[in-house]
Amino acid sequence: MLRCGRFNLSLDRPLIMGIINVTPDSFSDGGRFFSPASALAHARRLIDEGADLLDIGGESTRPGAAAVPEPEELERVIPVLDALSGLNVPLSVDTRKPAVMRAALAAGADMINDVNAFRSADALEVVASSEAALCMMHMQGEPRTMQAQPKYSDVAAEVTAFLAERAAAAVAAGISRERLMIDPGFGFGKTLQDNLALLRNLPQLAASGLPVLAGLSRKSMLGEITGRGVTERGAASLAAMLMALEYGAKMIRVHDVADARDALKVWQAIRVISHC
Ligand code: HH2
Repeated sequence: MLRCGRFNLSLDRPLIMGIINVTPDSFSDGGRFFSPASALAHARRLIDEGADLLDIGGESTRPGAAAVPEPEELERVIPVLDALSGLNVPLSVDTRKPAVMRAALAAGADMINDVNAFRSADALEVVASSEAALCMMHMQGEPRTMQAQPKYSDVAAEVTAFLAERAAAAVAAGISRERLMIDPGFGFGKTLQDNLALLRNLPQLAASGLPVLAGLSRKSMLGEITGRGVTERGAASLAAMLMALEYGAKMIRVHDVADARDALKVWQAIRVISHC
């Protein structure tokens, strides 16, 4: 079970997190949902398609992305959150900024998803006083430069140790473990070989006892393997997603919810997990 703001989410079956990028420059859908109206329409569509929760982001973290000033990020995210908060769907906000976290929580966010694992000063304190869930992701470096020269001696061990340390920091800040998710951060300061090693070692991460979120949808590692451009990685995304589920992921972060839902149903039927 994950305690997630207004919701207690059962993890008996894996959950689908649908991505809403309110950005002009996200790596696969930048500009498509930049206006609040198009973001809302997209959110409704993802809910109809079977998203269990939505992740709203106002800053691209693609390699090389420029940072977004705080007022701008607030302007992108908060109106969308306001408009969606009446729906009975858990809402996550994807941000690295404590001020955006604070405003998002005040506007009703149920989860904060931080690719920086709440390492900014005050980030843990801001979230501690809420009931929201936290997704803590591993990233080596920062988006502008992270793909320049990723370096690990044992990527799986280092990512596992980092996330254990961040979980301990959250607990020390007064946040219960039932509110925590961890994410190895596919593509965030990692080579293709690092990403594949992390995926193969996902069972080791899942063994930590905290639910694992896997974000593989349309990522460049899939382009490197298949030679496909970003809009043609649907099949590759599903293949990677199914391996992540098989290796213990409890939540998957995807752009294409309808396809992910079908793939998950088939996986569940084979695994004989009920409540499709
Ligand atoms: N990936 C992206 C953004 N946020 N959060 C988590 N927890 N895990 C991920 O793998 C992850 C994430 C990148 O994908 P996207 O949001 O589509 O792109 P962009 O950062 O360019 O907006």
